Amino acid sequence: MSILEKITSEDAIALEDKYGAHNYHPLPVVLSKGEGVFVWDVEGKKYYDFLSAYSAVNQGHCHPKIVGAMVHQAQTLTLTSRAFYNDVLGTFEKYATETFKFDKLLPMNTGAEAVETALKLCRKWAYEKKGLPENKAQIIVCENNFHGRTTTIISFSNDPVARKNFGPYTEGFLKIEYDNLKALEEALETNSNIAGFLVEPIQGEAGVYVPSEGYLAGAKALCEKYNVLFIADEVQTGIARTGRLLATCGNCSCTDKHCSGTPEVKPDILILGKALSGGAYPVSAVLANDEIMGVIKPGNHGSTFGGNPIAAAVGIAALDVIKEEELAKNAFELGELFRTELGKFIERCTIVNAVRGKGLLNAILINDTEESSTAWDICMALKENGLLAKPTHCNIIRFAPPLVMTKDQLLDCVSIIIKTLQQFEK
Ligand code: IF1
Repeated sequence: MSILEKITSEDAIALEDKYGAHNYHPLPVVLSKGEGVFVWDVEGKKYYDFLSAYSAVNQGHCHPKIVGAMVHQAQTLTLTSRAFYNDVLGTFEKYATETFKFDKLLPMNTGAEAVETALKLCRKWAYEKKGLPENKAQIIVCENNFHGRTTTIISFSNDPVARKNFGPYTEGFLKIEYDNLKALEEALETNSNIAGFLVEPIQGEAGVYVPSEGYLAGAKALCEKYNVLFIADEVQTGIARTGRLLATCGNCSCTDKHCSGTPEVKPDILILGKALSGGAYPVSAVLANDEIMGVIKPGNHGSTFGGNPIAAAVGIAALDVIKEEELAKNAFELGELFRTELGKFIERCTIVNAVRGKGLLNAILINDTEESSTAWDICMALKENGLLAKPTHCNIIRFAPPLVMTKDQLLDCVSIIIKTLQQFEK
């Protein structure tokens, strides 16, 4: 039998259980095909995808333009390393820096690599431009953050499951409460060696926690006041997911009426990943202006695959799709509709306490204890009803479909979600 001959869900799960590390606890569904907002399991059952690979598939599964760019480049030149130039990277860098309004881009592959890159860039800037004493730089981070899984990044996590028994931990981080400008100002006032402030514009893994209006602008202003770099981790919130090109807004060139015109919150360092490739290939990047990125010299940083021709070609196509199909505007409008429709149900139900989010990054808070399995059970029932979603923390279910969804599809999904939740009404 060919190793890739069609197998049943049961066999696929058994193979992963026997031969794969158990570093995830997936929903028991084995996917074999994706197209737009839909995925199919090996038995041929069709589902709405309401996770989008944690907001990597914003442009929809297997978008023809992105796949076409990947296939063409893969048949031409896949990898050169950065020991030589290639004919695609510069064009991608120009396109992305013009799109997000920064002077320079440093290409990497995963989100965590881009976060690590941003931390190194911030520290180097602090020593060489701000004049902090060597090895004394501190970077402020927020409680309940999620920035990836490397040893340094989990060193400043407060999730015991992500952190325990991975020590010794990297030093140089101060944790403060999220969405608390007073806590940020206090940390800046009482510590003289602060280099930067790393923040998610919306805390995704913490349960799609949307900060108060004005928090990001206030944090940026405090960073300017204390000459500290404002570092926005938009790996999950970026690339149109929250109804704008970036959740920090301000940077995009969109003039659509859907933007509420919140004041510019331009990060000093912007971190992108996930949907920068539309989920077709690992592509991430760090963007900054010359006075910051200029501290990076040959040999300071890099990676074998960072900026490879396929990544660059896919990145160009992925950004094209976001613009050509006006996915920020669609996410904004469908997100409003989603929260409005679910809100009407929540007013008369007992099983859900609230719905929250921006654009098509949303979550519902299940009315049960954090230890209960209700959120998981609801996701299992959603699966039976043809929609895939997964709990974030305990009793919170994240809903993040591809941004190419139509209004009719969204309303169909809302009715599936409500019908399923009604099965759990007390
Ligand atoms: C897992 C969470 C989401 C991210 C932000 C950096 C990264 C991520 C804001 C790192 C990655 C992924 C990682 C994946 C599950 C998923 C996740 F549940 F872990 F927290 F989306 F919320 N910054 N998030 O969200 O990017 O290295 O993964 O490319 O590790 O289980 P990456």
